[in-house]
Parts: sequence; structure tokens; C-alpha cells
Amino acid sequence: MSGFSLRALFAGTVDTCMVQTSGILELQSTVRNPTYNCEYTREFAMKTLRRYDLRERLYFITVVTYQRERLLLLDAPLFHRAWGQIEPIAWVVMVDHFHAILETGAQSISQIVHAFKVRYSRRFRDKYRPGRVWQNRFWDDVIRNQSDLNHHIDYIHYNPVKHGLLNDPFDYTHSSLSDYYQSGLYERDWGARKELVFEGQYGE
Ligand code: NI
Repeated sequence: MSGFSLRALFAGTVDTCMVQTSGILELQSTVRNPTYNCEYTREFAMKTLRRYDLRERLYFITVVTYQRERLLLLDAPLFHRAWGQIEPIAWVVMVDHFHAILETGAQSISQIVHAFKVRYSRRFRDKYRPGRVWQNRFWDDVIRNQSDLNHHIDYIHYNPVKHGLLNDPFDYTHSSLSDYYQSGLYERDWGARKELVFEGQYGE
């Protein structure tokens, strides 16, 4: 992980109570939280996120390998190297697809994903085999607001459970969940107590 820091995304310290609504700890500024009996001082997400144009600049994406070949964990670090200067805000790599949230700037989401695919494919072919690595198309969805962002981050971190690999999302190492946990943004038992159901489409 190079440039991106969760502290930048979740900056702006406030004295308040935090409650856990989905997975990401969110602010409820006027509500005391009996569960946590809180006298919390914590990093708060929404202030800093207002700097982003959430309607146009953060994207959830799903990218699938060619013919769903199960190749993405052959070289797990390659996923990060192939982004270049881009640092996914949240990510999960499964064997035949990945989900991520990206911030776009000068480049469009299509340009960013295309550049990633080209870098990844080149290195993969050098190391393993010739031929295609990725499906041509990918799924993208604009992040509309803070709660939509949290929802999609949760979706990403819960994905290994959704796909039936395990029951506790914290047992899966190929995602950004541990980074979020270390930043205090998840409770350790999140996602393992009961099945979570996410409405909507995600390009699975
Ligand atoms: Ni998935």
C-alpha cells in the first residue's frame, strides 16, 4: 500500500458517539450509544469525504478474468503493483474477479481500469502464460453519497463470505478489511454473527 491512507479518507476528529450501523462505524452526533457506552473520540468519515465529488469521482468496480479462469491469486502482489499511482480505497481479490472502489481524477474510470488491465496482463503473460487475462467489459457504479460508499465498502469486505469461501470475513487476507479494522472502522465480529444480505447489483 503506497500513497493512499485511511486516515486521509476518515480524517477530522470529533468528540461524539459512534454507532455501528452497517460495518463501517458511522457518526450519530446527537445520539448516545448505549451499546458502546460511548465517550468516544474517533476519526469521522463524512467531513473529509465531502472534498470528493461523490457523484462523479468514486466508483465501485467489478472486473472478471477471461472465461472466469481462476488465476488472480497466483501472484497476489501483482494486483497492487498493476495500479501504478492509483490506490484503491477498498478492494477484495477473489480467484476469478475482484471488486474495488477507486477515485478518479484526470482520468476516467475506463482509462484507469484499462491501464490496470494492460499492466497486469503484460506482467502475468511474462511470468505464466500467453493469452488473455481479463474479460473486455467491467462493471462500474458511481458512489452517490457517504452511506452508499459505506455500503459498497461493506459489500467488498463481505464478499469472501458471500461467495461461500468462509464464514468470518476476517479470515480472508486478500482484501482491505484488515486495514480498515486497524483504523478502528470495524468491530472484530462484524460479518460473522449473521448472514448479511446486500440489495442491488454488483456485476458478480
Ligand atoms: Ni464477488
